[in-house]
Amino acid sequence: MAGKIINLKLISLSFLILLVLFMNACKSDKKKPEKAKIEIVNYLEESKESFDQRMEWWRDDRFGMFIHWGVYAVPAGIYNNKEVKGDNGEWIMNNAQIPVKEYEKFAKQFDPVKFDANEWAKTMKDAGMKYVVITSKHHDGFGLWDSKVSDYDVVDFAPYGKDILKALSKACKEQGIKFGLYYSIIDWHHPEAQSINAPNYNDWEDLKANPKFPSYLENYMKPQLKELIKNYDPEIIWFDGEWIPDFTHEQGLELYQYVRSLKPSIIINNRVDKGRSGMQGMNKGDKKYAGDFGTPEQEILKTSSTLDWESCMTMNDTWGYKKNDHNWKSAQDLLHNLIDVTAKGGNYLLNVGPTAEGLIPAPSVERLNQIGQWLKINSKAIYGTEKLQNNYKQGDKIRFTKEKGSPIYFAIVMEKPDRTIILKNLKPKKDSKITLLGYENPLEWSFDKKEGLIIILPSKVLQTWSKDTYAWTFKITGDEI
Ligand code: FHN
Repeated sequence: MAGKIINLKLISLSFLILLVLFMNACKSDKKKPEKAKIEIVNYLEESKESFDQRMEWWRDDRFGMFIHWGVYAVPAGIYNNKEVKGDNGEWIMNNAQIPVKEYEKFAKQFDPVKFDANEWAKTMKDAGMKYVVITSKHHDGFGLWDSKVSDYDVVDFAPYGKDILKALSKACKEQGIKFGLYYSIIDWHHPEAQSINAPNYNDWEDLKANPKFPSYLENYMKPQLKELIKNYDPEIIWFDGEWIPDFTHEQGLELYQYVRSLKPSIIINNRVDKGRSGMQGMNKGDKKYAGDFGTPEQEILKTSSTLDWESCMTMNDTWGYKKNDHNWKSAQDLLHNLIDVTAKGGNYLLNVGPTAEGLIPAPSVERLNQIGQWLKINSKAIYGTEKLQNNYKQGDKIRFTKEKGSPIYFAIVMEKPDRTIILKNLKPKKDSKITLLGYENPLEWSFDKKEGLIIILPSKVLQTWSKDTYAWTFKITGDEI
């Protein structure tokens, strides 16, 4: 009997406790606002501090791979057995005025069975490239991923049937290469974006725009971008094709906000808006445009800039694969470009155009390997550097860079030097060691107010300069004069 009473007491006590807990929960529920507040961030008004933080890795990394790959690799510059005019293989749909249904036949043949994402990522890494930007969709509208917004992609439309961006983003992440996506605003395949003069797709004369473009922007482009960002988590969105009259400055501002709102830390080029000033690629000065960096195309800025910029460039004359383009720049010229761009405070995005089978052309791989060999010894003069305050160069063949936030300077000499090198703008610290990267022993030097810094090279070092020596880097701790 006594046990029963104790049990009853226990039950009523537990009930009381539960009641009190429930009432408290109700009270604290009442305290909560009806709806959670949504913070609207204006990404166009970012502070300098936050911008610098977001851009930090990109500024340090300096060197990336651009990949133009898609259906155009199938015709590879040839249509109806004729070489199509124009440098750019990826423009064949426009340049040969190929109707959509005809062009789709090439998509039906896109089967890159030799594509090996790990091999590509390794090629980037061996070249010393730190990031990649691949065409998720070029002007022809064909997607390299499994889009749910459209069937015109490599999974649903082409015999290959596998998601290329999925494989490549994974391989790049595994190798520590940052992953970026190119996305064309122009779309020659989409009826709401296509020029009304198709198959003359780039004919926008008299501003004959496609009146349905806003619908394509809202219902196709934005959902595709959302998919790309959610599924592949890119660090960069690299827009292109912003010149068409349908696309407005206001849409550009809004598009920038949209992409940043999907991933606030993402970096977006200036082709998200209408600011680009021709191929020179930096923004016009007439108003404030959206975009985080300028995009000189096939050019390098004439002088250094405090603005962020990236020069994109082909190794031959085409972006997308063309089987008869053999006009390759030398590895030496490409490397000198990287050095020049770095000294001027920019980044270098060097393009490859893989074949329809999925191979990066051998001449590209060769050149990339040669650049990579040089970077293995000289990387400190490129990554994590900043441009000098005063002179980024001395004459045509010497460029300077500086380790970020430190008194370590690099003089990169791009031709065989004489026994002495005289540098006019650097004063070494007393007793400091001056070295040649890749050569252990410190070099002899002297400093003279009138002459400058004189570095003396032992003849046994000079003799090691061969036809494959593209540049020497001298490391100097000191100050700029
Ligand atoms: O028309 C494109 C071209 O095909 C290529 O993609 C380059 C790369 O910057 N951009 C365009 C022209 O500005």
